[in-house]
Amino acid sequence: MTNEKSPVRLTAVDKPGQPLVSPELEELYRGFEKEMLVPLWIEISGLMPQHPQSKAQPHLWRWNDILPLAERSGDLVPVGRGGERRAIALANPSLGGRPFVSPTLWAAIQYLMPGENAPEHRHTQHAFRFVVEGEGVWTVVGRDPVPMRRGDFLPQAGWNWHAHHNATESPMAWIDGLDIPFQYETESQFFEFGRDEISDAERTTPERSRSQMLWGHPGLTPIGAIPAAPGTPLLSYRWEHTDQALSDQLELERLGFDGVVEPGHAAVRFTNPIGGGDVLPTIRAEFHRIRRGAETAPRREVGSSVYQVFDGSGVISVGTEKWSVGRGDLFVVPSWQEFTAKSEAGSTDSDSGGLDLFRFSDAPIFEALNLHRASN
Ligand code: GTQ
Ligand code: FE2
Repeated sequence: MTNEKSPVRLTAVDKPGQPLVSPELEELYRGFEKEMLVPLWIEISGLMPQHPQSKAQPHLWRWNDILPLAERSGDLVPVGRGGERRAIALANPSLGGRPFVSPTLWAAIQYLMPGENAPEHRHTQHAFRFVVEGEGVWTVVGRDPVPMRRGDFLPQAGWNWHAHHNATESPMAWIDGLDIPFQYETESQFFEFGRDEISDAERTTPERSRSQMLWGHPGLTPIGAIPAAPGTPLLSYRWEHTDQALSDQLELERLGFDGVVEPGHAAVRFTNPIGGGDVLPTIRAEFHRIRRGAETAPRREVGSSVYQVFDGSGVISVGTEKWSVGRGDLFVVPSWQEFTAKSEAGSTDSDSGGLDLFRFSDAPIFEALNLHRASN
């Protein structure tokens, strides 16, 4: 007999490490159920595994399959106050249909039609945009219009006001990364609506944001400027700089000098110009370039990552999964699952001749708490 009303359900089992099954033990368990108690000896292997056992699974979303759905949403779904954004989230198949790509991270494709405005709001969730193709949208962060173009990375720390504005004649898609699941699970979110319409001045389309003019010069910190929020004051990291940094690393390797992560593999992290730490308190972002024919060493890491293939093609393996990937494809690497990437000729040729991968992860959370580990 069980306690019908208790959500606690305990079953005595005849297994090593478990107490001998007896009517008295059953009675004890009914007592636990009634008093809302759960003994450690029943739950320990699930609660305290020897290493992370992610509830998420590796999964791949193909750009060619999801982009047409975003385009269709552009026809059918208006963007405005209430829904706020035409953003379509990647849902990890083993997270119960929730819009969570991993237990901590949100990844979405966002789509804005010509002339459209996504209204101003702010939230505690930390966010970024990354552009795999197209241009013409200005994201207005704290009233500073920031242009978005292919390869640009645009972080935006929590509680900044932001709106998006498509000033051109063509639609544009990009990806968003946020810590929505983390803040949902830890119950730490706040949200506020801003103005329904941004001003004409904010609809201007400057070549560079004010943030880039102030903070976007390598190694040069403006003496008069006081950054307001946590997270980087630099609101856009331009593709020309990222591209140059990666090609320079590979060029140095070719000349016989140090600098690459491992043979044939150049990588950079997007960092805060103040202090050099991660761009956002909960999200790390990186760019990787793997020379054609090279392969990364297998690696596992605490916390989850999402990658988008920016250019080129190759073969990715995550845990027991293996995929051939091309431009725009997105995949998730759950905590402590082994990851390798191999750069190979395929359906998409790249400007760099290799495999270019944009990556974001929740590593800053674990590093801050002394829980981060990585292994080869
Ligand atoms: O663009 O402000 O994908 O607030 C999810 C929540 C995008 C945004 C998302 C958001 C935004
Ligand atoms: Fe937002």
